[in-house]
Amino acid sequence: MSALLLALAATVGLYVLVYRLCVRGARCTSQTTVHGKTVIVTGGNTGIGKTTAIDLARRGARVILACRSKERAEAAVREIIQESGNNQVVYMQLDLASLKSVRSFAETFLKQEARLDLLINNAGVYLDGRTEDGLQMMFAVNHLGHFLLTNLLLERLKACAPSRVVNLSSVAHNWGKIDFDCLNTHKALRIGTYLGGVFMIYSDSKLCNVLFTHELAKRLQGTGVTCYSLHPGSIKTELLRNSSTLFKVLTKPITALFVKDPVTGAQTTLHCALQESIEPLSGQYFTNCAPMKVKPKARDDAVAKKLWEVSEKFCGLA
Ligand SMILES: NC(=O)c1ccc[n+]([C@@H]2O[C@H](COP(=O)([O-])OP(=O)(O)OC[C@H]3O[C@@H](n4cnc5c(N)ncnc54)[C@H](OP(=O)(O)O)[C@@H]3O)[C@@H](O)[C@H]2O)c1
Ligand SMILES: *[C@@H]1O[C@H](CO)[C@@H](O)[C@H](O)[C@H]1NC(C)=O
Ligand SMILES: *[C@H]1O[C@H](CO)[C@@H](O)[C@H](O)[C@H]1NC(C)=O
Repeated sequence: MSALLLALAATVGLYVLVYRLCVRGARCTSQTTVHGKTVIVTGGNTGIGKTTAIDLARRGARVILACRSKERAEAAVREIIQESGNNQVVYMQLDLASLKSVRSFAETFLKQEARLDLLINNAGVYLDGRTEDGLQMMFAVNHLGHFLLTNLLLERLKACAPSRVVNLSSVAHNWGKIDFDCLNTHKALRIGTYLGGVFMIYSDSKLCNVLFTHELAKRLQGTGVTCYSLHPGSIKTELLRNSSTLFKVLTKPITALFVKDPVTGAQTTLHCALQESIEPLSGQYFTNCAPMKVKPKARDDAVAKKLWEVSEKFCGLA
């Protein structure tokens, strides 16, 4: 009996320890305010994007919610204004699954807004399928749409320097790979339906985010614009809404024990957006509000450059 109690106590103790060390998550401690500054948060209507937008609005920013659904975004705008007491929150239509929509968003934004100080590339999907442009959905939304968006807004970011680009990646990038042959032939990161396939494509798209930030940092040297990629933690959001039932059942026990809330999920984004004097770390990957070294494949100069060029071609920028 006492051995059983001991084992139970040890288990609980271990859980508390692991939770404290790895799960609870660091907090953004920056006191920076952003009055007079303009911020874009893509996918700011729910999950991590919404809690990020609320925090930035509280700090005084003019917040542009770049979202695909008018109803969902307008409901979020009302909520963010109420939570933050700042009425400088506006919705602008952006569907990252459409290159045409990205171009028209950028055009409207550049015409209507005077500044851009922070671009938070937050939107993401976990869903297989194709876009209207014939591209694989996760490649298009998680990577290419943001690639085009960032490029179309770069001049404005430079004009408002010091400014920052923050890219939401994921720990999943560790399992990703970039298959250029597959991209060229199929406009997809990998094809075929097999168990775990969707997760692998998601991972590939998140590896693209890390590589892009790496390449962009180089291209932006000396401009006063810096960029960061990050893993927000394992956060309870709507991200897995379109995953398979099997995947949901398998991940349930893990999420029940270890998953954090969206406010915690916004902390590393806020750190990258606001923390003073992290400019020398431009191009790096952050987690738990601190930089973290990535595997060689996620800082491979040649692959990052090639992905940049392939992406330019897909967007018609080259
Ligand atoms: N949650 C986690 O544990 C976790 C872990 C690692 C990385 N991340 C990353 O964190 C970021 C935020 O995800 P989340 O967990 O907060 O997920 P979420 O709750 O599903 O929010 C995703 C947001 O992206 C938007 N979005 C999706 N497709 C879009 C499109 N085509 N055009 C414009 N917006 C689009 C969604 O809009 P709708 O509401 O209209 O669908 C929503 O606002 C993602 O990049 C994700 O990969 C999350
Ligand atoms: C994804 O899930 C949402 C919410 O459950 C649903 O409304 C939407 O139709 C799904 N999309 C696809 C393409 O399955
Ligand atoms: C993030 O990285 C660069 C800019 O830092 C951008 O071109 C790329 O498309 C972005 N990707 C996402 C999805 O965040």
